Amino acid sequence: MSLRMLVLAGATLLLGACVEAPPVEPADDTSAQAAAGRSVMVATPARAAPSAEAATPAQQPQAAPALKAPEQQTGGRGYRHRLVEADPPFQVQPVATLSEPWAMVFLPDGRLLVTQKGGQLRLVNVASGNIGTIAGVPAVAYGGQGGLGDVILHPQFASNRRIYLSYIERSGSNYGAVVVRAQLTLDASGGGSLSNVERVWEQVPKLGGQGHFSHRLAFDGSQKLWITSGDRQAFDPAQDMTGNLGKILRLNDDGSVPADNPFAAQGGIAAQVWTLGHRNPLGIAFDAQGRLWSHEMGPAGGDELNLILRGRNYGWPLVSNGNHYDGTPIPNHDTRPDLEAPKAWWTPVIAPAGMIIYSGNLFPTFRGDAFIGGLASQALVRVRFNDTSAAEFRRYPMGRRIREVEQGPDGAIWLLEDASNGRLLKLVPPA
Ligand SMILES: [Ca+2]
Ligand SMILES: [Ca+2]
Repeated sequence: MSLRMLVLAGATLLLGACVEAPPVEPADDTSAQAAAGRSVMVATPARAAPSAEAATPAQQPQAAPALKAPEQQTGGRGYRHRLVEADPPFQVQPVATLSEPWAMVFLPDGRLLVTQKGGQLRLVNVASGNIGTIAGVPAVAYGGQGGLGDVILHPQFASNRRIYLSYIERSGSNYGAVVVRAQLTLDASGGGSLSNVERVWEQVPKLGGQGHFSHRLAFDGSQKLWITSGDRQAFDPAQDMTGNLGKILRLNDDGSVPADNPFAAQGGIAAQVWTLGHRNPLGIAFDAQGRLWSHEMGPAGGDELNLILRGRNYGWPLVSNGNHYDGTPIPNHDTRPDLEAPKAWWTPVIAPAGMIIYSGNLFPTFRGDAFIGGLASQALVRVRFNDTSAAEFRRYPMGRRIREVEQGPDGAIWLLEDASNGRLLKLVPPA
């Protein structure tokens, strides 16, 4: 993207507060401007809302939805300005290289469990860079977007040694995510093994194709297990309560359904559901107030960061701030106030993957901000909250697809690159 285009795009956004934005060329590669070594303020005015967001439902035409222009900008009602920083407030230390790493979690001893999409669970000694193997991982269906997925620890891991894994299994020509728990035993040579592997959840129904599994995991402070389940690129299942695709689920740690779930009275699969109407949620995290946030990939435009509220419908595929890939328009979120709108959204997309809400001491100014990995955007995206409002605050170009973000025990930020030789990166304050 040229400097001239950047200026044009910035000017367009400023004008967008009062007039319909004229077409400009798509700004689809934000990383390029940083690669060129420039710091560019993309937009500044705190009250300047993009026109699509400012319109009330009453002002919005109720006829066929308009095709949203590709240059429509990132939205949100929190801090408005977005700065691409060529000189980030951290230095990057490569620690190890793994094969298609997908997710990671720190053990209490400071070592790191890392999943590899091909089906291997690795144990990384972050001090030495030594990489060991954890045996006993179930066979996974590797291919497309599928394979071994997330790994998290049980809140009482120190006493019960339980970890949770998500991965894809195949049944005939169909696929679906499953979640298992297992006990981890470490050996003296830098590796270990799993035992007592128990299935706690699976996607229903299994479908053909190998996309939009999501299968990100988190525990809350009440020992409830949270699972993101994508729409499997099938759209309508996200609104169908007879299945758990396109939903965020809340379960007890053994996979049973809590009696106080919002749809528990419906029984069956619906009882698992906390929220519906999701597309491909690949990041989930609790903030310091205990609020749950999840991002999800939009179609052509319309990546979202959502505040996850009990029993709500997040709109997919009825509404989106993006369009279908074939150009078919999708009504904007603001045409359906009954459906929960994203707190922040991105067009062009960032392709979000992995997320933390920072709570460490190593970067005091980061506290309370979300850090989201960017695949297509090849960046670390920093979101600042203002109570329950949110908006992109800074974008740090990384030059590679970022799959996973984790906070280390000392407050360093750790990233996994999405690549056949993906690096484990440690971010620390500049020397
Ligand atoms: Ca993680
Ligand atoms: Ca949505």
